[in-house]
Amino acid sequence: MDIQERRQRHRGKDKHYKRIILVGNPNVGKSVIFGLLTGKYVTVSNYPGTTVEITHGNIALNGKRYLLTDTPGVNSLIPMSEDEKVTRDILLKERPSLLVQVADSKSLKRTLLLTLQIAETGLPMILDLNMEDEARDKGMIINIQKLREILGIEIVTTIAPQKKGIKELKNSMLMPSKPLTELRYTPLIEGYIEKISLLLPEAHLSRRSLALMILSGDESLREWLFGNLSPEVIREIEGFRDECQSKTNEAVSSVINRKRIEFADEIAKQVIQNIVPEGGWLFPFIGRFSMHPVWGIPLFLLVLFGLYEFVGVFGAGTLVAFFEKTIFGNYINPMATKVVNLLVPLDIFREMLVGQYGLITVAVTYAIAIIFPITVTFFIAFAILEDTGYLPRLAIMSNRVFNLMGLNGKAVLPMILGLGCGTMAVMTARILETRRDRIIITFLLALAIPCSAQIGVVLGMLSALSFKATIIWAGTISLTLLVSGFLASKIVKGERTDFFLEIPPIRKPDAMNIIIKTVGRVEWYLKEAVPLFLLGTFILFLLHKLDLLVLLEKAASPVVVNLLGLPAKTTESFILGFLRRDYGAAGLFAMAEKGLLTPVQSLVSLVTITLFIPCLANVFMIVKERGVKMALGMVAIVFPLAFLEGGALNWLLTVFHVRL
Ligand SMILES: Nc1nc2c(ncn2[C@@H]2O[C@H](COP(=O)(O)OP(=O)(O)OP(=O)(O)O)[C@@H](O)[C@H]2O)c(=O)[nH]1
Ligand SMILES: [Mg+2]
Repeated sequence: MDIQERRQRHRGKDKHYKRIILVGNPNVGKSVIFGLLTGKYVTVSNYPGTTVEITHGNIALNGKRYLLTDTPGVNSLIPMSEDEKVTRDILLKERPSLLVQVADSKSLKRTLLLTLQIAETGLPMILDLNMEDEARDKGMIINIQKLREILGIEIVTTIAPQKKGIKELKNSMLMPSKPLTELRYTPLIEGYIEKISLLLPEAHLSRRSLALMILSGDESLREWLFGNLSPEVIREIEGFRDECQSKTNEAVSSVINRKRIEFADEIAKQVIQNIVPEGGWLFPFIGRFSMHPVWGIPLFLLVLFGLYEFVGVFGAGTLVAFFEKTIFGNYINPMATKVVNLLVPLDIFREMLVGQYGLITVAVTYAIAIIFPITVTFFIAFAILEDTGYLPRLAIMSNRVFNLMGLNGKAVLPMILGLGCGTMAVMTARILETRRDRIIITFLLALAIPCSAQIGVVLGMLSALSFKATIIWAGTISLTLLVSGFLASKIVKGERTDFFLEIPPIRKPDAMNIIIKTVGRVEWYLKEAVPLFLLGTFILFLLHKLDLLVLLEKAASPVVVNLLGLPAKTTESFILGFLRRDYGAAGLFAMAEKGLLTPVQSLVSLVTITLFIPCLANVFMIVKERGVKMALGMVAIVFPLAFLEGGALNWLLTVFHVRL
């Protein structure tokens, strides 16, 4: 069965079941609830924008099977970014039998703002007020009975990580109803809602809600309109929209929003009861402390120091030494060599497996002994940071720096995530609101944000050099990031956007989530990276056997030897770097360990490989998200820039006789 056919069958199967869709504001616990209801794990983290794509899973209610969908968080049904559009479009294109709005009990107003919009669509819904524990900690409880009466829908409360209320949630999913409340806008707007509604086609969403989206100036709806209406009718509709706008001084979208906010405020006032806060002071204190313009900095340095100690010293130092020298050096490689020599007949095959460029002695050793311990430690540290809620605070802290570059702090989030995995981060750029921001961030990710495996290897090499070398490396990379970000923001056209990022509270990370995430990521990493490691080593082996490696090293020597001042053999690491930057870095690591690189050479090669084009998977992701032209353009800039900067650094270090 080919993929197409399988997809069709799968789709056919999906159609069979009624659909239930989880929607809600970002970072309210949708993915945790999805996991509890379907038994299928999707990534859960404590920052808005974790989910950028939809995931489906099966759920049984009263013996009947349904298809449950987890969606990216939205603040409104009018999408501001690509991930929000995914959610709105699924409501537009699918006919769900039920919408479950998952909400953060602490921010009832924000919740109701979305509830009102969902209510307008006329789809059957229920409301799940999640995070009840945190609302109590803050000193608030919600009068559910009263809220139920006002909205006319089933409402449940849950505390997802403790599995509290999940059974009730499942029960209430059998009782979907259409909300009672219908918010009336100004007579002018109501008049145009009516006029536009008459022209709209039959859809899953009510005409009223679609008319409101159009009046609010929702451009993302055009594609759908063009699929369903003739251009003349669309022109007529847009004519009404512009006419409505011309009759009022204020933006129509603001008038609509204000009405909704007032209404949500009024409901919230009626149902929120204040109690004595039950929460402690420690987490809120750390939360504020970590964003303080002055005190936030020592905390940030402390976090970096922790990362350096855990990943650089413990992971790349202690663990790598143990794996590489003891396990592989003393046992696996000698044993593999013996077995291969005994069993494999031809010399060339023996060399291919356990020789100088052997698949076992080089590829597997690099992957398992050097990169594996480093990625495991980094992924653990990163998952902890993700789940505490520190990352969005870092975004706030660095907002000022990024403003200098013409970017807003929201853009920091994909960049920080890029420290985990650049490929995933390119996808997270979807949370950014403009094409301009997405292009700039994708470029900066490709150029100056090293990913986890690479940082680990780099930290390992730097910790063997000196603190001064670490500072020079970090300084060069940060300067490159700043200058290229500044230039890119001048060159790439488009509007600047305002900074708006919902800050979650500091939470205690859940050990199980950290383990599941780390195992998942390491597994994914090994699956993706090891075949490329094998391929890269095999290419080197072939080049070596065909005597082409020496030729290549000669051809590259004006750059590698003259410009960068490195031994010709370093070319091999750069060849590996084409497949994966981290593998290239691992090659350098091995060379440095053998004493083949002086401190200056180590530093120059590290800066070059850090700025080097990202791994193959990342380039493919850039092609997928931004298109071939943009990807090629980025590679064409990044590649020479990496070598030029490496060359400049080599020159400076040599001319000024810098001792490392
Ligand atoms: N204290 C508390 N934390 C919760 C609760 N529900 C979820 N969380 C935490 O909230 C964070 C966000 O959870 P997710 O499931 O990733 O949220 P989401 O709505 O899928 O977020 P996006 O995909 O970014 O829109 C995680 O750190 C969860 O552990 C709850 O009821 N109480
Ligand atoms: Mg999610």
